Amino acid sequence: MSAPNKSYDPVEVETLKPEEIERMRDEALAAFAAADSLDALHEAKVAHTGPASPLALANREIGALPPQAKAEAGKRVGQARGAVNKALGGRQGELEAERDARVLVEESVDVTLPYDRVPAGARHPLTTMMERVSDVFVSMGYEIAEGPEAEAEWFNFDALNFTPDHPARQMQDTFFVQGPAGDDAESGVILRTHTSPVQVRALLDRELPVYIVCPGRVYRTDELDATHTPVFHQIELLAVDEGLTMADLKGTLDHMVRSLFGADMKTRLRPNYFPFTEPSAEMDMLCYVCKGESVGNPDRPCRTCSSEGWIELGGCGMVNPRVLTACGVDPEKYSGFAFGFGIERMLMFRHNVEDMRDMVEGDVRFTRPFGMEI
Ligand code: FA5
Repeated sequence: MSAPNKSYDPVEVETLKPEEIERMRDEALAAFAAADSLDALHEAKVAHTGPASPLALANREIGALPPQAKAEAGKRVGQARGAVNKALGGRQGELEAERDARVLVEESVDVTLPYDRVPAGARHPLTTMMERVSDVFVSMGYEIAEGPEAEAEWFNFDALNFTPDHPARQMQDTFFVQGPAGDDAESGVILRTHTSPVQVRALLDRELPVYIVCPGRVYRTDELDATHTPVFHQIELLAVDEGLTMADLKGTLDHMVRSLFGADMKTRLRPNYFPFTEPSAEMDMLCYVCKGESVGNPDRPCRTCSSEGWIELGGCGMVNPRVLTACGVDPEKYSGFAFGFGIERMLMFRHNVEDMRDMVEGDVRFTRPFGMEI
């Protein structure tokens, strides 16, 4: 600001000349009119009404005028600033109204649109099948037991009476994960080839008597084809108590197939061999479609059991006393039975699935007909 000066002539002060003030006002009005957004308007506001704007600087010059000139210059500058502020307010209002109208369109929500177009996911039929079977045993008082899928060879083979050179060890083609670590270590790590190692874990971990059911994923180096997959599911059952006999095993199997397939179902046992059960058996259930009536009856062929009348379910037997001993259980006092079967095969014959590959491909056209159990 210039110093007060008695001989000061406002007409000679460049910034206070009327045409200068008009030019400053018109420039501000033009800048506001040209601002096409609130941000641009804010910049124009700072430039034309802020403390460093031409009109603000001109206003400061008024203080340097002699008193008789102050009123006239003050009026001129004041009117210009008034017009600028009015134009600014008007343009601000216009741009805010435009923004509000745009937001209302861009952010509108159509509450009449259908809300459920994305189909809800559902559990896989294998999972529901596994839970359905497990529930049969849970309702009989069995507990669900689990074990690791990457399992110590000792649990999968040795403790189950598969000796190192036992042919059965090769029978189950195995994915080896890690060899025995160090010279002292007895056990490498494999992907479990069956759910039977959970029998050993349960006997080592739990108080007797033991009644467990173990659903789970298992692995074998089988090729994926219509009846095999390298990753499949089994359900294992183990009961160890005083006085259990083969009759308890048979009664339990019959109860399971009656619960799952109907009151007139039954099972039969055929001699077989597993290192961890003695005696061992293959378990079959009556064909739930033809109930055995297709056998020797060419007029009534059955695709489900190939007219054999029976469907193979899995393996079973009385727990081998050697397994009980390996788990610290006295075989003189306790006995037990066990069985295990494949869930994929059960799903195949229960629902007439012809190709196991359909179960692993994740195509909803396969899973949808099973319903949407969540
Ligand atoms: C066993 O795995 C024994 N642990 C079963 C057992 C348990 C016997 C307790 C005695 C006492 P096995 O190798 O037979 O047995 O397999 C059982 C079932 O797994 C078969 O009946 C079949 O349904 C299923 N299975 C075997 N390999 C495959 C495969 N590659 N794909 C799909 N299912 C399979």
